[in-house]
Amino acid sequence: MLALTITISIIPSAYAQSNNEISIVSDTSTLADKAYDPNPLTINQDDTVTWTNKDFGIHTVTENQELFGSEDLRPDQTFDHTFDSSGTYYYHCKLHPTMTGKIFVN
Ligand SMILES: [Cu+2]
Repeated sequence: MLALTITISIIPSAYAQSNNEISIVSDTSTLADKAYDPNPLTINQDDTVTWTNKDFGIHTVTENQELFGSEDLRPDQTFDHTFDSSGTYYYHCKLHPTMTGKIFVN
């Protein structure tokens, strides 16, 4: 008998957690839907997103229904959120409401 062992290494993407980075870009308060980069961002359920304020001013990450949200983020400060439910999430900056972003969670 020939014993044949096949090892298949599959990491199902649905279960692979990854970290996702979004920057609040410089001069962002006039950039509307370009203020958060990348935007929109597509992630998987249970992924964590980290926002970093790379502007010179203070901004927030505030989900439109306040399901989650940051404190005021000073330059270089970060905010993390883990998305444990699928769906589409809309967020904005409390200080500059024209700054908007969108996350698709698969
Ligand atoms: Cu802002």
